[in-house]
Amino acid sequence: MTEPLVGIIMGSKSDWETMRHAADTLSELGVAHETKVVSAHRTPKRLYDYAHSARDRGLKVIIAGAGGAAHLPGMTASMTSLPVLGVPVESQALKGMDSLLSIVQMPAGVPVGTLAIGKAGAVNAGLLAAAILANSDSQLASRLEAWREHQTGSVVEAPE
Ligand code: RP5
Repeated sequence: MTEPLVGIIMGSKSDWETMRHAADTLSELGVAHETKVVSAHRTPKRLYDYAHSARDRGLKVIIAGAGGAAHLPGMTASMTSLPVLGVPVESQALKGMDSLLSIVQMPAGVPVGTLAIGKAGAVNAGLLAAAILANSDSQLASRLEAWREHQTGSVVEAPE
């Protein structure tokens, strides 16, 4: 069994509809990953243990998705020096603007690479995690190039 290189965490099971797109993208690219529900507010000890053990367990990148008062990516980044990519999940009340601003406005010194709200952000988090790993994995770099070429080839010339 291949050990996961990317950890996908989310604040609630309800975030899975969004975060599954990060997992699907990594699967398409053949990147081993794991998925877990880790809430900054409801399961702080789980978050502490996850972030502190991540590097030793062999993870190279963490993708963290959360909505509303979305502290998960920032708190994760505070406890590990692994690259943390944040995905703002679209909230009902504020359509994800709350999630976006909570994740993107990190103080200097604790970076979170923040993606777009919702599905686009989750897909791009998967692609960005793969691109980071591809710097030291030429086979993955080729698969990523092929993925991009396939995308380019699938764009129609005219709308109808
Ligand atoms: C956040 O609260 C989660 O990331 C989720 O986006 C939001 C709502 O969670 P649930 O009430 O659906 O569990 O912590």
